[in-house]
Amino acid sequence: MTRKKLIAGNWKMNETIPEAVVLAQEISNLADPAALDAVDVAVCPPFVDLKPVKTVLEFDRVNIALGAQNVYWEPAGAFTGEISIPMIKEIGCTYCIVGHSERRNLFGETNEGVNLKARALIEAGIAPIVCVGESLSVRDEGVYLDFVTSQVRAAFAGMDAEDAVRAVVAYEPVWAIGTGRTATPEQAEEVCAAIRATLAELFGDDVAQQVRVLYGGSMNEGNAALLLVQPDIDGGLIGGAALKAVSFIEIVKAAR
Ligand code: 3PY
Repeated sequence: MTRKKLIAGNWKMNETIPEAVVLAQEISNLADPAALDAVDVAVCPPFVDLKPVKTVLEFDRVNIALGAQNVYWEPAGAFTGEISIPMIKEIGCTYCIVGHSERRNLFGETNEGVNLKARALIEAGIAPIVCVGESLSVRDEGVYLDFVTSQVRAAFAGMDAEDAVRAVVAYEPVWAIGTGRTATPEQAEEVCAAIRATLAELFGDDVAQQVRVLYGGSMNEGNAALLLVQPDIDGGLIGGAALKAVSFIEIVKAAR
């Protein structure tokens, strides 16, 4: 089965509102409508930038979706500092990243929390981009496939096939995040294929063949093409290169 590729930019904690508007405008200006038909493209700015970025994309009628970088699973209430799913839905988010390794490692996000967020997002009609990936020590110990597939099992726990098919998984080896070091296409493909095999085991081959598995971790315009031709890599979650409109759009072109 051919899966439409997805290129999603994770802007992390970058860009004030005026800066975000400029970046969104630059991406919109450079985007070729034919490429945007062939590839799903999303930008995931910080919460405060979501609305202004949405306004730019809507004004330009450009086919680029919006995603948040995190969310809380309860719909409302006394959760100081959190943002709810109805809030990001009202702004127009199609996607929401969950379980990025920076959230797991710096903010104590657990497999259980990732699961609650992913399930609540699916119920609300927003596709979670569930991030999984091993540290360098886990890779060096040689147990990275077990580690990553157990993160996948935990994230998808309690879902049925109908839920699972609406999720996206991003394999982001922690040793390749913000380090400039990228997994080789073979390393990335090995883990993405294992993720798909786990989804097949949990939900059947039909579901596994529909779920998009992205690679993330220092993907850029120089290495994207070789990663994106791998059979089990269905796109990219882009960090630093998503902050440069030219680089981001080159990656989108490489995904066609
Ligand atoms: C990176 O490329 O550094 C990322 O973390 C993408 O999410």
